[in-house]
Amino acid sequence: MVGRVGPDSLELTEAHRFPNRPVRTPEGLRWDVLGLYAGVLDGLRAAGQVDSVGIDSWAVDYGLLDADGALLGNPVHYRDFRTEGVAEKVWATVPAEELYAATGLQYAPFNTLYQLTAARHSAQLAYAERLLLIPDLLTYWLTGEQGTELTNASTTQLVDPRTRDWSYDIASRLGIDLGLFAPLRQPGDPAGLLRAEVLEEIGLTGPVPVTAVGSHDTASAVAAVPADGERFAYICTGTWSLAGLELDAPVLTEESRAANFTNELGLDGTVRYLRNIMGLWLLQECVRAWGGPELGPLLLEAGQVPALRSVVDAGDAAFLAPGRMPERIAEACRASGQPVPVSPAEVTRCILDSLALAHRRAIDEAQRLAGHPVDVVHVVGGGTRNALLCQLTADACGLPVVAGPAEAAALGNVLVQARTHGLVGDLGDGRRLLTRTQPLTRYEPHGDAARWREAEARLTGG
Ligand code: LRH
Repeated sequence: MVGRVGPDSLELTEAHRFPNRPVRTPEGLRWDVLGLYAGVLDGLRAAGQVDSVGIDSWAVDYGLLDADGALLGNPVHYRDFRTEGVAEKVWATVPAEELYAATGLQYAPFNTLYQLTAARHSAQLAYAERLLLIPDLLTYWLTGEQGTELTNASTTQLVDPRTRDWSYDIASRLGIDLGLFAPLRQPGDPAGLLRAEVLEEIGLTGPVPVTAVGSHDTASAVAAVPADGERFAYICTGTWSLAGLELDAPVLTEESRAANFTNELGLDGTVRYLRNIMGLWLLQECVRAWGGPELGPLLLEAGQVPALRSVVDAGDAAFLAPGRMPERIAEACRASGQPVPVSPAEVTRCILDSLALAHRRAIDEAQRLAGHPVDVVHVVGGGTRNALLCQLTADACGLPVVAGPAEAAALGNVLVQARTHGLVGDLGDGRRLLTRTQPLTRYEPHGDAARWREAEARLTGG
């Protein structure tokens, strides 16, 4: 994505798009990270001469380098099964309560801490001298310089959200060598210059600086929420739905842990207090199982299916792994004594109702647990293109939804670079620029709140 930033303009254009296909090898699910790097180079070539580059990606995953700086194997996908049953082993050393009080991270089997514990006796880890999170790895290949960007580091579960530094005590008790990580970088810090070989390969003239942005895609997306003031909730919708609040301090209470809220680190001292919800992954996996029908007609049909007939818990990690998604959704409906959705339109409706319900639960509970009331829900990311999901979310939350921008992560990435280069001011200035320049759609809440309460009770037994 190429961003162009002026005093009163912010434009984004797509230079190149390439798929990110996980690969199933005999050892498990892996990322084709060299393919991704090749895609990045193609993208830079297509972008033409630029003044600055920044990289963000999904969180938690990493590549290991040996003493020569060479990549040791393909990075493991966070949906791989290797973390099954690992959490219990970790909690035997550091109880879950203590882990939450120290790191503020919600339990997710794929947090880097559990992945490293799962890999403890692997040959790769034994040979590893360096661990780079995915955006830091791509940045390293572009610049030759290593660092660990803070917003993404906070998803490892090895960072203390109060000090915004490593959690040395937790790492040492779990036998995790923090020396594997390169020094921390703040979003906005310089991350080197494109290497001469890279410039030659993509046909650009140097120097081209690379900036550490909020390299966790969700950090960048939240930076691009076009909010005014503090009384807003956000939902970053895409493969995941990340629903919650922006706070200036973490919430580390036992009640918050029990509700599975996370405290990830954002720009400028902010905390992303949110819950991971399975998101449109549920639908993407069904669409894959159905042989790739077109989304437009499917959503229109789903809009005609009676609302809230069956709902599943879209926060349930049982839906994490790929495969058999329509069957798994049907099984969850059957097990909770609800009508079983059969046609693709019925299953789609069940998914969208369930997502809206999960959005409602996350936003209600986040407000209560953080003591931070909101008046509006900002929906950003790919899901903003799904009008039915946006409307259902407004209805479920009983709050207006402002949808857009769809490419929030790319815009947040660009804004941090623009700030480093002196083109925009703080987070608030960036957000005002977004509000003035990006198309946004407003959805007012309709319908009967009691129906959502009843559907919620079906899941909570309340
Ligand atoms: C979204 C995301 C999310 C993480 C998950 C692994 O892309 O970064 O914030 O929890 O991927």
